[in-house]
Amino acid sequence: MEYTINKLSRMSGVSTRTLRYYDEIALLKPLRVAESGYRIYGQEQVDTLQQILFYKELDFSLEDIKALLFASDFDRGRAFGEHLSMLQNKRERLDTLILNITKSITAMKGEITMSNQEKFAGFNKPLVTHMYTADPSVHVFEGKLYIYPSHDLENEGLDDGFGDHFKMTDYHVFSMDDIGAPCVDHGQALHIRDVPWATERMWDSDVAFKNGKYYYYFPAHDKDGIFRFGVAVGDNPKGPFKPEPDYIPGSYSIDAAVYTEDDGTSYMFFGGLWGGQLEYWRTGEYVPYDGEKGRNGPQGDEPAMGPRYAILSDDMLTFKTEPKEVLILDENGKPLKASDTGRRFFEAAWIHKFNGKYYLSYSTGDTHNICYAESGSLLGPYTYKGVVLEEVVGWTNHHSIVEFKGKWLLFYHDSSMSGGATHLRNLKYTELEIAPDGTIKTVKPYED
Ligand code: FUB
Repeated sequence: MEYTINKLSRMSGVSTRTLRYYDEIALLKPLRVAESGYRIYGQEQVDTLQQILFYKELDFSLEDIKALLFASDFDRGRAFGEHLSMLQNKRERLDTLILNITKSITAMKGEITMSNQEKFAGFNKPLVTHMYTADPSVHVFEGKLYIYPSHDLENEGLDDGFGDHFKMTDYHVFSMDDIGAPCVDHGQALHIRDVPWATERMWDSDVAFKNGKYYYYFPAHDKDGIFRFGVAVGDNPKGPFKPEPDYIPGSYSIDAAVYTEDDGTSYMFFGGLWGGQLEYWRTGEYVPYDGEKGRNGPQGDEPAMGPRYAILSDDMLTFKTEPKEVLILDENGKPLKASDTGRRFFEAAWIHKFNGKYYLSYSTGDTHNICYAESGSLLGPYTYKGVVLEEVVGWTNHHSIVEFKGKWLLFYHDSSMSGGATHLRNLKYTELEIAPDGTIKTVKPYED
């Protein structure tokens, strides 16, 4: 079936002027141009136009649509799946806003009372809505906020506690010029096909700056299904990043967080239980385990496993030291126990410094909080202090804390956009209240 530009315009509701513009910017080229000079479109162009309209409906810019449609891994079926869940989410948000307005009108007439929380229902919008994003690592580079998240994808993997449903294959970089400014997608910065050693699961990454270069640290399964960290190098914070051919020797587990001291030394903190495989390295050697998740880790009164750290080499491409454990102590100076699942480390380590002290924050995984601990020394031991962020929609909780323009910000994710699917998450952020002594006011994500 072929259509002239006029016919396609009538069928799709897109003006001929717009179709000509799409041709000019090479977003939608016609199949051919007839002798009469009319543009003629075939089935492929019709299907592409439908995709363009879905993306436009979801507020994607033409530039972003073009980048997506022409990406070598573009998959029409997957794109339809993503459109569907994003549209369903949009509908749910509109329903919530309509309900909010209806209630506000009734409340204005004095017929009902409305709480302040209810007045904001539907406004707690994700930071990025055109794709699923999670595990934000955020830094201030070149005077802007740069966000390095995981890119969640629809897939058939099992939600089995081993992370088989987190089959991510690439990273996008985002930035915000200011608090409240739009979150700009700078496109794909790194793809797994360019990483010779990696096979799947590009999970939580982080980026560090040194000597004029940006270093992107990311975990992925190697060919034996073992989590390792790779590093990719870029000339600017947006990427693209060129991966090193092999993983960092001696690296293991997940969730990179790089902290650079005032003397220029960079430390990578990492580790995660269950699917993150940290228990497999309990002895210092890789000892895989087929049984129930977490069973080869410490149990009961045994000290819980802490995150690991390694000092990065001066060229930032390898570990200068072997990974060591960071201790987290309770209020009596005793290591947190494995059974203390409400407070012990699970994954998502992050470091920030406030008024001369260091703060290690992390997820408690199966009890779903982001907690924090304090120390006078970067490498610990840290003493448990409290909860930064309570449970969010979805199983995982993951965050970063950054100071920007005199404010402290908490970036995190939840699964609200996908209606609660653990592996389809979206970024959010909020201001963090920190008292002069470093105490963090707990964020209750769905309340005032
Ligand atoms: O994104 C995959 C995993 O989910 C991360 O590595 C964990 O921290 C959890 O957020």
